[in-house]
Amino acid sequence: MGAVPFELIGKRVWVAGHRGMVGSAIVRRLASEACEVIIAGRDELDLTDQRAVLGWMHNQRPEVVVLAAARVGGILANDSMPVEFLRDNLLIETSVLTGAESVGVEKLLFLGSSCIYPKHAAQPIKEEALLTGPLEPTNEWYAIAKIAGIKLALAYRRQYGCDFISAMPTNLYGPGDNFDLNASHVMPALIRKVHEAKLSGGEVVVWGSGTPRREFLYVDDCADACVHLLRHYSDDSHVNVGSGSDVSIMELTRLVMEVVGYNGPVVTDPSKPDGTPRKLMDNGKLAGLGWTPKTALRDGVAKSYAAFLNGEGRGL
Ligand code: GFB
Repeated sequence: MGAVPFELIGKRVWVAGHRGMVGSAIVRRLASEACEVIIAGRDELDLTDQRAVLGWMHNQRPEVVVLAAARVGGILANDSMPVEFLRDNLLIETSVLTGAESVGVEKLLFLGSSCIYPKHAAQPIKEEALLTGPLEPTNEWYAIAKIAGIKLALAYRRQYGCDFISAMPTNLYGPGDNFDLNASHVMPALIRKVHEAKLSGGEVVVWGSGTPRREFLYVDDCADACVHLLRHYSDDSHVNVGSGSDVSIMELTRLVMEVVGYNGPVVTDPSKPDGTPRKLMDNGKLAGLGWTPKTALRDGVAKSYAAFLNGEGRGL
């Protein structure tokens, strides 16, 4: 274990991926930490370009790094763009972690995803379930890249003594989400679909069977957990970041319909994949570190719908 709590006051903190839903929430959260947040625009720095990342980091000299940049997407995007999801994420991780070691970053937080766990992992999923069984095929490209990222962070810890830690958030949602139906996750997709069905009086189409269960965490809660981990955690194991409960996709659909105020017909589209049947994480490790989520699912959906109506988000 390194020195805890780690002090963020006065530190130069690079949030890589600051324009994404998670990165922007982390920037919002860091505003109350008296640190100096540094960012790099996409036109300024290509994170898949290792030389460019090294050069930029040597100039900027971040002391803390949060790696929230990744090629992300929902079940369909994952399944149809395996090269981007595997290659780009491997390149980003390699560039940023290598650069962080090279410039002597004091602390780095790597963000993964709950899809790193085996498809049929025992529920709720503990951190130790990693690499104990086959992955869900619809997201194995992304999962393998994220598992490699966890291992690279751990390798830097072991071999060079770097204080690199990893967090595995569950399915996240909130302001700034991607509403492009071909690339989005289920929450923004349902918000958009239910809203549009309300306007047209049409039916709401739910992909797959509606029976898979998912755990959802509001993105500002995730950002708060990330800051908590930066300050209070320094150890080998990655840490699950979840809400502690899950719902079926059909239950989620009904909840979104209540929030949006639409009670029309709902149909399923069995031609679309279900993915993992269930992925509820065990959050005991994070709770033991003194952090618990604050936003109830209904409140988070209401805030996300308000942000959607306000035009916040991509793919609109
Ligand atoms: O959120 P989602 O795309 O990703 O889908 P995963 C979750 C569930 O919602 C699946 C169903 O069972 C989908 O079939 N679903 C129903 C929908 N309607 C829709 C819809 O309109 N759009 C979408 N997208 N889904 C992702 C991984 O898996 O989880 C990523 O692909 C990442 O790698 C992310 O890890 C957290 O939860 O199945």
